[in-house]
Amino acid sequence: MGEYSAADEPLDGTGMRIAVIAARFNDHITKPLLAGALDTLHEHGVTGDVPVFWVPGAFEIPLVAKRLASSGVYDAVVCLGAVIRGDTPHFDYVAGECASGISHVALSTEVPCVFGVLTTDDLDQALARSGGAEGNKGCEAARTAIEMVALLQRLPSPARQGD
Ligand code: INI
Repeated sequence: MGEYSAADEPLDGTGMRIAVIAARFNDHITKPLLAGALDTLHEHGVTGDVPVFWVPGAFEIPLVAKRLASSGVYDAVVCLGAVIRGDTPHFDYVAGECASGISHVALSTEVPCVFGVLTTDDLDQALARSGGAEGNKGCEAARTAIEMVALLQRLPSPARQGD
């Protein structure tokens, strides 16, 4: 295998076990993200129950992602939220901790945790990316999850400690 990209093959989520986390904060945005993610997972062959775990806000996503990713039950976790800058300094803390927390969970568990969290300057930008003119970030996150699971299935397993 000289070169491999899961994106060169049809996305096939058959048999994949994928969980979704969605933040209630700004749920007029996260509900369409969730609908897009679930539709996309089903369209690409992820069958049966896709569990959805709601959390209060984006800041809470990493802890739940860690529990799900380290359970051994899921091949990937799709994380959905909407952090809107508005005029609160809270934005940088919430968005930054959410992003770095999700990344940390993926790296430490080796389970793809997809960042489907909108971080926008205003509500219009969030609306545009949750099913409006700029598409739906939830669909994109679902596709990324399937692609990453397929890619990881092709990669060598990590060496055991001491080898
Ligand atoms: N949570 C969000 O998901 N989006 C936001 O825009 C947001 N803002 O702006 O404050 C937000 N705050 C709540 C935060 O995620 C936590 O739920 C809260 O701080 C309790 O830990």
